[in-house]
Amino acid sequence: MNFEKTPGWLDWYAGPSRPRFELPPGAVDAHCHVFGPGAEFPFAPERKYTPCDAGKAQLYALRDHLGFARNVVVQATCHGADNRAMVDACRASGGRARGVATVRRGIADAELQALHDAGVRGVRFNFVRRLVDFTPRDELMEIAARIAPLGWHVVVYFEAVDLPELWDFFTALPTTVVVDHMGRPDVSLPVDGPQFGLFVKLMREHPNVWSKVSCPERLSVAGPPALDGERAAYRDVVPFARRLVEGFPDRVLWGTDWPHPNLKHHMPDDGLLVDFIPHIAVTPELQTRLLVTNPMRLYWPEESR
Ligand code: 0GY
Repeated sequence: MNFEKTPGWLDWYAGPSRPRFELPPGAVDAHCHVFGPGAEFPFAPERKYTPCDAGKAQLYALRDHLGFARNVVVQATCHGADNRAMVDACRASGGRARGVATVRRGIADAELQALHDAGVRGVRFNFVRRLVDFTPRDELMEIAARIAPLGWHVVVYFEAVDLPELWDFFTALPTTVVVDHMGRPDVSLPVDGPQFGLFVKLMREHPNVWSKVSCPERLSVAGPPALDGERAAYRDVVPFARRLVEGFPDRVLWGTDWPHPNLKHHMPDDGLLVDFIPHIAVTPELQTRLLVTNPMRLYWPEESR
């Protein structure tokens, strides 16, 4: 099937630079996606955008170019609850990728087991209104109860302004809860202010809550690196990410978010994104936890000490 990209869609950055920051051995890109290719894995009828094709071959070429050892492939909303592209990517990785799926109420036990066998270790609940239609909370809670016995976790994606309303639901979840992109704070607000303070409180009071300190390119108001080659871009995001990396060093993850869906003005060079890491995890110890120890504990517990 042929799909036409959403008008204005930005394709991923071709020819990313090689990072100056050397990733620790065994580093995991714990948030990335595959899109199609649409001819092989059609996009879902209920999708809110149609992306470019971005398949597993390109993802794994990027992994090798940047110096990552493994990936966590997160189901993107353009594929709805059809997990075939993500599962195919996991299966093709030779055990070097895990997956996070989207499932609907009523999924059969055998289907959950097949996802597990392919490498899926979590489900994603998305609350970002521009990306998904509303799903009743009782349906999500039912899914959480079904996946908990498999040892899976729940990944949640939401905007910071919606956290007060989602608080009771999140804190009732029976599994580890991994928050995408720090709960999308408004980084023009103070890091010590009430909005980010509520997110920090969620992590402080609930030791089952983890955060991806990812997506500076999405959260930054200050913007990308200057054209003169300044590599420490997205400076306004740094205090937010550092607060979490230093406050909760055993519950943070990092990912590229390749192929960067729905960016409107700027597509990041993934090499520069990797160079952002030492600004938010400033010691080798913190970097190893963020990039190796934590994702291994969550996604490859059988291999982690
Ligand atoms: C991300 C961010 C976005 C999209 C999705 O599944 C998705 O469609 O997650 C977004 O548009 O902010 O993490 O990929």
